[in-house]
Amino acid sequence: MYTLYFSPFTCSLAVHAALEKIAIPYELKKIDIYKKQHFEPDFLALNPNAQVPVLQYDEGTLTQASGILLYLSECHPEAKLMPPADSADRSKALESLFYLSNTLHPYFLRLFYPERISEESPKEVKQIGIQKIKDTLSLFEEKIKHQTFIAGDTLYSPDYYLFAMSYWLKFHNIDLSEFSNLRKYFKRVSQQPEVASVLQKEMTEMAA
Ligand SMILES: N[C@@H](CCC(=O)N[C@@H](CS)C(=O)NCC(=O)O)C(=O)O
Repeated sequence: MYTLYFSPFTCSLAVHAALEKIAIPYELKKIDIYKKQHFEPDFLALNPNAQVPVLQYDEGTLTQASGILLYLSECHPEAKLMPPADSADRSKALESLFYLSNTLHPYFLRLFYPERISEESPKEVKQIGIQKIKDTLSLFEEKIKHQTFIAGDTLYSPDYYLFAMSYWLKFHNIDLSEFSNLRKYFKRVSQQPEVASVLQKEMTEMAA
């Protein structure tokens, strides 16, 4: 049995969508990062980095969104969370997954926590972050012009990850009007049954 420690509409949404796609029972434990619950001792014992997502499984505990997504794809090949190892799309999906986790996600962390980069000039840190995010979105805008999803014409885990981050754009008033392909793409992802179901659950959890 999996237990996902999540905070609504954060990067844990990507793992939540993957669990929903696997379609086996799982438990959700809400850690509200806006209420600083990720700094409480019980959660720190699970993840000393004080961040969601955390996945608990029979043999242990796993952190890092991209690592969890890969782990789940290996344990549940039937869910097709990643392209098969011998396919051309596999390398593209891996490239995107790592790019999202080591490049785009940290740009967003500049917007949420600029003081972690510089206590003296948080405004400048945010401004640079916004520009970097726009530059990165331009790359995805171009990529998605010729294909339905990030790694080709099938949806895989990196799509869940990029989709989760799309919610943060509104939060920081980053306008998608110049990215028409991405707008359509985010709509497409939101309409996948597992994503629609997770959005509903996270909305309910957020209001609780
Ligand atoms: N490297 C981690 C980053 C996780 C992360 O940044 N989680 C955010 C939510 S999207 C969080 O828990 N933020 C609270 C904080 O950093 O204080 C991963 O890839 O899972």
